Amino acid sequence: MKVVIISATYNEKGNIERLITILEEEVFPKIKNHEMSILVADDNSPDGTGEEVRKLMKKWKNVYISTGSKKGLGAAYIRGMTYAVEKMDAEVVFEIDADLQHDPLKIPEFLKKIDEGYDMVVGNRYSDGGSIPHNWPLLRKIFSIVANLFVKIVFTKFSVHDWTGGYRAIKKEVFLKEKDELTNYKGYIFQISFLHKAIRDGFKIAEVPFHFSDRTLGNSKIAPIDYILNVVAYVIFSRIKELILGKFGKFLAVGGFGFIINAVLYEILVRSTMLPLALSNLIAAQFAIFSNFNFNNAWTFKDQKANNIFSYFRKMIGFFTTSNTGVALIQSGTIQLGDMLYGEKYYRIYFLIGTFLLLIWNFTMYRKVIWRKNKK
Ligand SMILES: Nc1nc2c(ncn2[C@@H]2O[C@H](COP(=O)(O)OP(=O)(O)OP(=O)(O)O)[C@@H](O)[C@H]2O)c(=O)[nH]1
Ligand SMILES: [Mg+2]
Repeated sequence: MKVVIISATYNEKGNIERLITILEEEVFPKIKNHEMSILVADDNSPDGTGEEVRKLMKKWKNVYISTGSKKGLGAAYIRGMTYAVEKMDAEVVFEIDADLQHDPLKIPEFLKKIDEGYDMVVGNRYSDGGSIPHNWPLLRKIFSIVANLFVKIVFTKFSVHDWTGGYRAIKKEVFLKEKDELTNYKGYIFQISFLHKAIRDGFKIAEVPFHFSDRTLGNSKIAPIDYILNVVAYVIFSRIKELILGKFGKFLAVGGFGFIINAVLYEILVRSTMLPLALSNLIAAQFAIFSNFNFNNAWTFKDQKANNIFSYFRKMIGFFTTSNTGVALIQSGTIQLGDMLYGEKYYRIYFLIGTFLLLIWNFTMYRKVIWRKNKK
């Protein structure tokens, strides 16, 4: 395959020379089954990185440069990847930092994963032998680990360990699919958003553990406060969007409709029969549960919906059981607990808290039990 190793650079004159030399002399000779080239995506660095690359292009014919104005790391990579795919016929592109924090000798391991059929391979500093610099100040270590953990928790995606790193191999198809959406993420947030969208679209991701060494030459380009704000905003915003547009949003819409059925029937039963209040609500709730089941089955969880009469009834019985368990134990339980602790006065607050907990219970049960995905 045609593989292009792309390094985005801004003022990396000394580093880029070292990186290109290692790639040409130590890494590429070991790779027999791929055609290797280098592309430097430089943003007209004032220190003369571009001129340095042009000098090296005379020595090695597989070295290229793409220059542009400085719009951030992500913008430079998008420009570079576009160039690699359109002008160099790249089938696989790499991202690698110019400052040698990403050990270039690991490239064959990334390629092995690509050969095994993975679409995107990410360098992993956080598990399976990967590591961050031992000499980093404690605060920087904590920041690095916490930032990653934060992303994993909010996205509830624990299978990928390193979300923020920039040592990756990416198949052309992944880049072309995500390119248009990625243009909104020009800075370092590019790394998280790229991986996030690739996972969302079902691309196969592999990891290669590596030791992230400390920068020895030149200056860091990352602005930590800016970066933290971008990460928090991106991760939280896109997660909320995902939930609202995804299953959780549908689940809420279905539940909202069920709530109306419940409330209206409750009102009718209370006004027109002599039944006790609790029993009226219990009866009304069964109709709501029936509606919820059918809409969730046909819409929210349609990928896992019941496909024959037996599984329909089995799922419905499960649904009624978990829904009524939730109503009886969690929702009513919260109300009961509140009543015992703080008295009847705040009965609406207990109801709201109980209902909120019930929502989480129901959604989790529906997703993990009733309409759980069958493991392939
Ligand atoms: N073209 C381009 N490259 C950039 C830009 N910002 C950062 N880079 C490059 O992206 C790579 C990673 O940047 P670094 O400053 O090393 O970020 P870091 O590794 O998180 O920080 P350190 O550990 O301090 O090195 C380097 O090769 C930089 O030159 C940019 O705006 N444009
Ligand atoms: Mg660096």
